Amino acid sequence: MAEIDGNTLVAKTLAHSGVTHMFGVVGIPVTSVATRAVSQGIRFIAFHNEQSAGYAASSYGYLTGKPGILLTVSGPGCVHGLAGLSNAAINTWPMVLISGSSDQRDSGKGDFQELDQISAVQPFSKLSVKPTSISEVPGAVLRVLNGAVSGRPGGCYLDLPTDVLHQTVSEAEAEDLISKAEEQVRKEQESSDSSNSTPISDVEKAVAALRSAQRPLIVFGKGAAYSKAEDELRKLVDSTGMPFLPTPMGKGLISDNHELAATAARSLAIGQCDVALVVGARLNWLLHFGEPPKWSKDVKFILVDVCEEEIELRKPYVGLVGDAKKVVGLINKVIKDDPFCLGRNHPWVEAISKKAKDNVSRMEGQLAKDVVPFNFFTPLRIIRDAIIGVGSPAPVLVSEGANTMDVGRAVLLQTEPRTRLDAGTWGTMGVGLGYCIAAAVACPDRLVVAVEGDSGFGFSAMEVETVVRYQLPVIVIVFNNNGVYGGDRRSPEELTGPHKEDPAPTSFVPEAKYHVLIEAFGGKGYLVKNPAELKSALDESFTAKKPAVINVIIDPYAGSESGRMQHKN
Ligand SMILES: Cc1ncc(C[n+]2csc(CCOP(=O)(O)OP(=O)(O)O)c2C)c(N)n1
Ligand SMILES: *[C@@H]1O[C@H](CO)[C@@H](O)[C@H](O)[C@H]1NC(C)=O
Ligand SMILES: [Mg+2]
Repeated sequence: MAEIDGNTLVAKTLAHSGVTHMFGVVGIPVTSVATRAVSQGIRFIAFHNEQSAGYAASSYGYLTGKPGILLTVSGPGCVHGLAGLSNAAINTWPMVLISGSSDQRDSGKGDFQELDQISAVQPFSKLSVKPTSISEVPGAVLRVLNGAVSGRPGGCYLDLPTDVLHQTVSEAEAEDLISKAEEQVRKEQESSDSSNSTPISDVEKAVAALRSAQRPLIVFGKGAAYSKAEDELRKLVDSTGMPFLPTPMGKGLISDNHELAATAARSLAIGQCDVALVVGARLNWLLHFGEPPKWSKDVKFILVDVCEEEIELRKPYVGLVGDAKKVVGLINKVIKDDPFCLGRNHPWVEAISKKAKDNVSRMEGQLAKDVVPFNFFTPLRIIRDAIIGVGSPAPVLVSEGANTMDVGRAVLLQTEPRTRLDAGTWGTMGVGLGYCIAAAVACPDRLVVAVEGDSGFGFSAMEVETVVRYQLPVIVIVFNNNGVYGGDRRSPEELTGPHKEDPAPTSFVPEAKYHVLIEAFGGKGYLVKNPAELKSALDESFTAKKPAVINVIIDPYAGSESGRMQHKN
């Protein structure tokens, strides 16, 4: 009877559980885990750096609803992987970090790349499992895959000691181990699933509050996007006429073009609403903690969140624990028994729509001008129009940077769900290329367009080689303003001391040839400095759907330091 080793058993269990993609960097002791995974039918996307691969895995989890898998070596590989695992934790996206680890017999002796990885991942891992022998491998794999998607999604960790990867079992035993583990994990899940479903009386209380509100608002975020609540949310908005405000990654669940979108009247909507239904979005810094002065002090929050602790933390007027899609479905059902609708002439709807129109027409005035050397508005308008020109399925937009991302968020439109990936809850730079690669493999029918600051891009720029190697339809547009936030903005008082001739901490080499970087690997590079050149580069690359970098030279003194976050700097 043929024997298989731990590497193959890991790969078999992953494939058996429906894993179709893995991201990572190979080396001792996990190279064979990757090659066996490929032979089991899993697509392995090999990166240059685990950090980018981890960002890819976490966003793959968000886009597909299945845990994204990151494979790393022990020690430093695992440490680099913490970037991805923390990103999964903070954005509440499902992923599994799988790291090889040193031989259990040599533990504590200073083995090659030895690290207590279970402790290292602890702050970012929902569940960490280390099989101590090959017989525990299938159960360990199934538990972490399950753990990542159960309750509030997040990251889990699987530790694979070298000796376990080298142990063997017969193929028959392997099959037996997998099916027994499946049975066991199913039982564990059933007993923990004794689900505390939302009491209908709470849903009724929420609906009563919305019904009697003078100035209701629906806010939704990437939790709602993850649960695919778009149909229910659109029905709620259309049937009640309540204005809505998406968080940055909630954009597109209902089209930004919808007449009840309050995005361009954000300050008014947040500042004056009296009842806010918040779906799959946390009242963290991005939503000003739900506190005055940004929100009115009497606002009643109705929070829909999959995580009970989140609701306990915020102490809303009503908390509805559960999956966003299900809970909004229940809200719609209760409303249907006694429908209400604000109507276009409702003073609140009119106020929001007037404010939004004013803000939009002010912005359109800025956008209409062709400013050269480029500010942020002119190229963003051209990019917006090119993206809209693609139609449906809409491209996935990836965005990072300070000014580039902040101005881009206002200018670029999302018309379809889950088509925006950005720096997220932590405002993390370096996510861009990993997100591009994940989006390209998770959404093969969509073009991927990244709009990135030059600093944001540089964190993971080497992964353009990965994009070229797998020939992914990824167009990376770099807003090149010579650095972090752009030019040297130091005051005369700051320009002293023996190192004052050094480049500023915010400065990079001026007009760096980022477009040449991708050409080193056989991709297509464009250098553009004016509207005609940008239009032509977009036209050509969107049609080709092949790896490209468009290096857009921006006036280094356009925009501001820290983008929209100046108050925190
Ligand atoms: C991991 C990480 N490191 C550092 C930062 C601090 N930071 C915020 S924005 C930014 C880059 C902004 O420059 P760029 O991407 O070029 O955007 P621009 O404002 O120039 O358009 C940096 C380094 C961060 N947010 N995340
Ligand atoms: C104007 O609109 C943009 C987005 O379109 C938004 O970010 C900004 O907050 C709006 N301004 C106000 C005052 O609401
Ligand atoms: Mg920059």
